[in-house]
Amino acid sequence: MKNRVMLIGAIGAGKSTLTNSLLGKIVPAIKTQTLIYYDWIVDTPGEYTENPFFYKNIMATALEVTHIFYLQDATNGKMIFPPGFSTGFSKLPIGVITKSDHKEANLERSIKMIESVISVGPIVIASAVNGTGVEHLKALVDMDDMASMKSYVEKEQDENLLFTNQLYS
Ligand SMILES: Nc1nc2c(ncn2[C@@H]2O[C@H](COP(=O)(O)OP(=O)(O)OP(=O)(O)O)[C@@H](O)[C@H]2O)c(=O)[nH]1
Ligand SMILES: [Mg+2]
Repeated sequence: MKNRVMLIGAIGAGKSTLTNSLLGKIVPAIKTQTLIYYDWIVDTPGEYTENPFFYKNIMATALEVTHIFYLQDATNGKMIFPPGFSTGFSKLPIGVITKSDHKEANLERSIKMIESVISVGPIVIASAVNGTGVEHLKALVDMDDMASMKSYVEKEQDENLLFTNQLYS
């Protein structure tokens, strides 16, 4: 895979656990202290998203990737991304709702939050525990433009895969 994705989101949102699922690793995630580069994934510490002091690190790392996953924990009602955050990056945005398997998951609330972050792009409802959405995420990172991602979402007809366009709604 020539494309590469950076994962950002709050502390404990599930970035490293999802990274392991995407890479087919079955080890439990441990707290991320620094940027971690894998073959086609860059995992970041949640502090980089939560603390504006670190935005410069996210900005610099974004230069090295083609896609950005914006993660929202479905069990967490707190939104830590500033609205429209993805418009600051000229990279293909993908919203990811994590922990959809959890009994306290609130998908409707999470979708609304992530829509305000990415404005335009696919949203994948995912779980690293039961594998929901993982194949969609891999497929999307393989695509080179928004139009391809949009037609993929339309073609798949999966309730765990949406396309949001807040600019024209
Ligand atoms: N139920 C459920 N729990 C999950 C899922 N993904 C992650 N978790 C749990 O959420 C906690 C945090 O997961 P991490 O992957 O370490 O989160 P992170 O975003 O990498 O956190 P930082 O590295 O601190 O930024 C762990 O206890 C995971 O087991 C999921 O899909 N479902
Ligand atoms: Mg981590």
